[in-house]
Amino acid sequence: TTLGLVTTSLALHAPSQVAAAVKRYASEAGYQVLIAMIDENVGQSLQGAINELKSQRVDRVIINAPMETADAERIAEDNRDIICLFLDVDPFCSVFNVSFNPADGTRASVKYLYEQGHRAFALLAGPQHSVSANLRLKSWLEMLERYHLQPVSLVYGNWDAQSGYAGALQMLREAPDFTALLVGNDQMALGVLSAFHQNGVAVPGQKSVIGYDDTYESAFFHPSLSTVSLDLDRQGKEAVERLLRANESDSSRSSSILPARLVVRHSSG
Ligand code: IPT
Repeated sequence: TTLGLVTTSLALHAPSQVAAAVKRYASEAGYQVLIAMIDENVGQSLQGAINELKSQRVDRVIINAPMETADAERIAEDNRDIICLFLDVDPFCSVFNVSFNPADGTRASVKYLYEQGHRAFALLAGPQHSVSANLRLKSWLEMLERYHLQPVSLVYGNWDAQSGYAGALQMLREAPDFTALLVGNDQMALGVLSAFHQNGVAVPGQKSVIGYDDTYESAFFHPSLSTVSLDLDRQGKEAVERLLRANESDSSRSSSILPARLVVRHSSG
């Protein structure tokens, strides 16, 4: 009657929304949720968190921390006494997972901007330790390549607004000629809009910006943010459903890949 959730910082948008959804759908199914929060940079702490949950008789655990395929496979292998479901892994890896397609929304963003006439793209990616951030970046680059383009600037942030602000200032200093900026998430895009505003850079007049996540606030940024929408409530719901349906046999563990969709608002043109 108790599910475990191991998650990275609940100060970040996606983990907090997913935790809320997991809690809600678990409770509808009559389950409690024990949450263990870990620092995503410390690989060691994940096994520690799982052990803690096990000691409280939890035998099904949702893991929402960025994990390379090999690490996720090892965690699943080392913990065969429980069922682990992963939320932040490469969707095509072999572990039990519910994750988002990293390619559909990213490709749609590049295509949309290209068709608006943009040729000078800058990329503000999420942190290099994040699988999802890397997959989004890879997909932007592949799509640009199809148009025979390379980014004029590539900077990494750490998902938060401060890093987006700093990243935008760095780009304005080092390679100011881009007209389109793809950002790894909306919290960083908020920082970007602030940095552009303070430097008199008009959005979308001088630079178009597209974020990623579609947070509840994104429609109220100024200008309202074009972004890629993730249905995090659905991710939490499917994770709970699939975890509760799973049993010891591997065949009962069916993974799923959820779509990500471009939402065009006023920050791009
Ligand atoms: C990912 C979000 O896009 C990003 O904004 C940040 O919250 C990150 O999670 C935290 O790990 S979405 C997730 C499904 C990888």
